[in-house]
Amino acid sequence: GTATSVGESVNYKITGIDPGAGIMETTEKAIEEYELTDWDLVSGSGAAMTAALKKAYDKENPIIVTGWTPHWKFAKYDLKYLEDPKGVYGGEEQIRSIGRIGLAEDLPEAHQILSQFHWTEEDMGEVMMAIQEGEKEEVAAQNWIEANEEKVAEWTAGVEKVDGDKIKLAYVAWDSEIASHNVMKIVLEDMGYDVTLTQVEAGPMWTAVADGSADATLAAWLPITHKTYAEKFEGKFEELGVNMEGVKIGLVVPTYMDIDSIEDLKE
Ligand code: PBE
Repeated sequence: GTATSVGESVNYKITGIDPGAGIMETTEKAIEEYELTDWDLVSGSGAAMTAALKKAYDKENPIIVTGWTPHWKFAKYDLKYLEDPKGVYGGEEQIRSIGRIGLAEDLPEAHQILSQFHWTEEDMGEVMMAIQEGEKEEVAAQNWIEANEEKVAEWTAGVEKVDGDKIKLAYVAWDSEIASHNVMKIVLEDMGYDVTLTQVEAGPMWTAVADGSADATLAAWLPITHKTYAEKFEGKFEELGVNMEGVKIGLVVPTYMDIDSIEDLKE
């Protein structure tokens, strides 16, 4: 190879996010399967990861991050996924909505709305970009809803308004989930609900739905990303359906880096 290996150029560091994220566990597995023995996955947060990416990108320095789509970083920077010939990160992932056991009986209208919720990467991207450009989360969500009344009407089709029933949604501070939960909060409020959004880590989010302390989350990434959580809590939650198709997780680098595959990290 070249004078400096990729590993040396980034101190054998992969810039990760919050420790409970599915992509962290998957990346530890990738490090094992690709035998990247000298490498470390450094944990942090979604915000710290994008800050590190920006800092490196502005100087054209090498960096390897745990990445996922949809995410505004792909609109803002020229990035690529590293090929994953061993398929550790799976193929096409889905974002699914899950609810606590008993939700259908206790909050049937919300159960129906959450089950009918489905949008696209572009839809979510509009909300994410607006927030990234400095718009308040709830304002970005409200603006998107006003511009997409027909879509929202599909989610609430056949549902009667309620009178101040309380509902609690749990989510993690990933940019994708900040967007979806802020949109759903307003949709449910417009249907008469008193909505609480609780921001937690991934483990507590799954636990909250499983033990009933949260009513639902829109943030179940499956079949791979949250596999361990879904297996751990099997039978203790209800799948409410896929809210987005064709999403993805993996290792992401700026396109100016001269590598294409996770295999290239071994050199
Ligand atoms: N993510 C975004 C999450 C799911 C949504 C890919 C960072 C995770 O890894 O658990």
